[in-house]
Amino acid sequence: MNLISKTEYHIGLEEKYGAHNYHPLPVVLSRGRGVEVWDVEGKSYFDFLSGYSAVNQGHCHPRIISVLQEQAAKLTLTSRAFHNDQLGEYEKFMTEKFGYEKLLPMNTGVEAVETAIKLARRWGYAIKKIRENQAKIIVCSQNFHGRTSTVISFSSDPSSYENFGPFMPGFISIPFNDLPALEKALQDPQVAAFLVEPIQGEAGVVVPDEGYLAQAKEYCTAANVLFIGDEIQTGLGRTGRMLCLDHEKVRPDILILGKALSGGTLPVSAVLADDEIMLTIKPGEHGSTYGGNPLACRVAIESIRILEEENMVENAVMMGDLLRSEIMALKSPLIELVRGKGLLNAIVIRHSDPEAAWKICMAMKELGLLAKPTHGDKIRLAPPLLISAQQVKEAAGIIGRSLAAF
Ligand code: IF1
Repeated sequence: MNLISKTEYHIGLEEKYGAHNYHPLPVVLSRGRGVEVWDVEGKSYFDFLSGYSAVNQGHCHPRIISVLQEQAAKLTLTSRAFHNDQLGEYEKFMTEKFGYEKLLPMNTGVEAVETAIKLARRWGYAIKKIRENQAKIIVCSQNFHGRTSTVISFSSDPSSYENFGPFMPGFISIPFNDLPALEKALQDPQVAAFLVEPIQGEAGVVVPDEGYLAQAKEYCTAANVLFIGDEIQTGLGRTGRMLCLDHEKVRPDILILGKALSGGTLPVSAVLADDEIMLTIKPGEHGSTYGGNPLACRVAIESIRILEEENMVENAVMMGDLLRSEIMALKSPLIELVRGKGLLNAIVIRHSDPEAAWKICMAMKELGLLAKPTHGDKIRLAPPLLISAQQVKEAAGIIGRSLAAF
């Protein structure tokens, strides 16, 4: 029997028994702590993807694991058929923290996006008096808000929507970072909301012009249209503020959180809004089995507390500046540009080989850094927010050597 490595063994199992809905790097992870993860061969890596920004607090943060274990041994799920002693405390903590009157708890990010869409439509009919089933929501091209059938209905990425039709109507797509296009689209009296990522993550960390978000919010307010901020990826310290919208002092009418809300331990998402919007959904009209479970509530409170008590938001500003300057200092001809805010960054690779970004990621893997290309030529660089200057410098060295070797 030919001996295969542990890595090949685990990949083989996924190949044979698992759906092929991803194309992962050929590495099999078995342990994580802080910025580092270890594979089944015992090799360590800097994780520069952070679970797509769900592990902002670092892998297996001891404080999160400890409240997880404690609550898991007490009560994990009651369903919303009954109350539990964690949900109200969590709702109070979050609404005070983010400045809203109400919170609706969900699980995955896309469930929270779907919830926000339903709330905006309900508000459109109940408050703005849009004719029933005529409500429209403005979205931006190159968006990524999740993968349910409704949400891919307004995706502009064929790999997200092709051959998954028929699609949900009621969405108007405009270019991101284009105020005249937004102003024009807002003239339609049947528009209930504008749904936007403050920075487009999957599109390759596309940062809008300074002032775009603030002006967009003003236009929405003037048109009596709800501004929905999808902070699932950009929120919770990732861009150097608790919310990315804080950079422009924009308060979305509906705020969507997910990913790092649980520090990468279990799916926790949330929708925050004031009563006028939130109370348009009556008892029994929306929900989910796990939404608001006591385990998620405990973990979420601790995950938010850690970001603040361990100064991870401020660290994201400093380490983001350091990372971008270290990468610029490499002066690699392969780097077309570096862009991002805080620790949500991407490098755009300039090379004739369409596989260049992938090959560079494979080289970085060999040298102990994990990152993955997005949309071909961009490599997202988003480590956990507790990364140290020493680790940033070491990571930049790995990136430099990988580029040089290409
Ligand atoms: C994949 C990246 C993509 C998100 C924003 C909602 C959701 C996401 C802004 C949905 C999820 C994940 C999904 C994952 C890859 C990753 C991702 F940008 F973060 F890298 F795809 F764009 N809004 N993003 O980023 O949240 O339901 O997944 O909890 O689907 O491949 P979810």
